[in-house]
Amino acid sequence: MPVDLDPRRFTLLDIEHRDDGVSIVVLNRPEKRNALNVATIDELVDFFAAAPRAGVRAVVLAGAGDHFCAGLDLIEHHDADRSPADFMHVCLRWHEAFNKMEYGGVPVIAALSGAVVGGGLELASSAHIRVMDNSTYFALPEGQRGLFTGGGATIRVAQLVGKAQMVDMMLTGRVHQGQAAVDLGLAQYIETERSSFDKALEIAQQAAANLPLTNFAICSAISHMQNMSPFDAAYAESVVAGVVNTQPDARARLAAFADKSAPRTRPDAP
Ligand code: 1HE
Repeated sequence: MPVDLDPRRFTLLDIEHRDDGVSIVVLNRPEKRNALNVATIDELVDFFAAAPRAGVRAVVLAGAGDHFCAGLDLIEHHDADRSPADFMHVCLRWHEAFNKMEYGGVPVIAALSGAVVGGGLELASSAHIRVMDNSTYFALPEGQRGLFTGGGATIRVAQLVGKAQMVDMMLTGRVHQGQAAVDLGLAQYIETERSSFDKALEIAQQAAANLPLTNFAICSAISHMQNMSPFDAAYAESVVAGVVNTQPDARARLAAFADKSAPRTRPDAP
């Protein structure tokens, strides 16, 4: 692993690079319910800026302790007594971190437990796949705290649940959990027998087995294309497919399909 992702460089993120190419990234301030202070956002920017160039094949993002993330560090924010410009720059840094996650091309699987609230939900919604378990709950308590979202919820949470549901979450502080949260679009998987971490790791390992260039397209191009007109997205899709679908590394997989040694795409396939 290149030196710039040496886990020892990080103090607020606990990082493990596994031999299978999956990196485990854990928000490591459980005593503060993993609230996002400026220094943690800096480390997220550092990690996700370097990950695509460092050979990381997939990431599991989790929180230490009982809660994934309690959102903005409200104590730091209170003590800093920021100006509007100061806080705008805080938010721009959050966007830098979260955009690097969403558009970086490396699959990020969020293992969600306990509170996924406020900025914690903004962080989770920047991942490509969200896995919850029986402990997980989602909320946007900014409305009750006299605040507003600043880390991309108006874009990503609204895309996941729709505008009306997001407005409801913010006006009323409504909490979503269980299967209803999956049905709403907040998570793609719910684990009832084991932890969200176990399932997230399994998904990350599956994703890591794909070709990196293919994953790059899945975890970057799809997001970019949502920002384009359908006309331009179709053009961009053709260009991306031109590059990805002719990559030399794909030839062995195509040959395996042709000689019938590759698994078929069926509901009962392993
Ligand atoms: C914190 C934070 C935080 C906990 N900032 N320090 N987010 C919120 O409104 C969620 C605020 N947090 C909570 O509602 C609760 O802490 C939890 C439900 C997440 C967990 O409850 P609990 O009973 O396990 O813990 P606790 O006793 O409330 O907190 C334990 C410690 O964590 C305590 O610190 P201590 O030094 O007194 O022990 C808390 O102060 C600390 N802590 N949450 C700072 N958020 C870019 S804009 C984004 C807008 C937002 O994200 S608004 C934030 C929404």
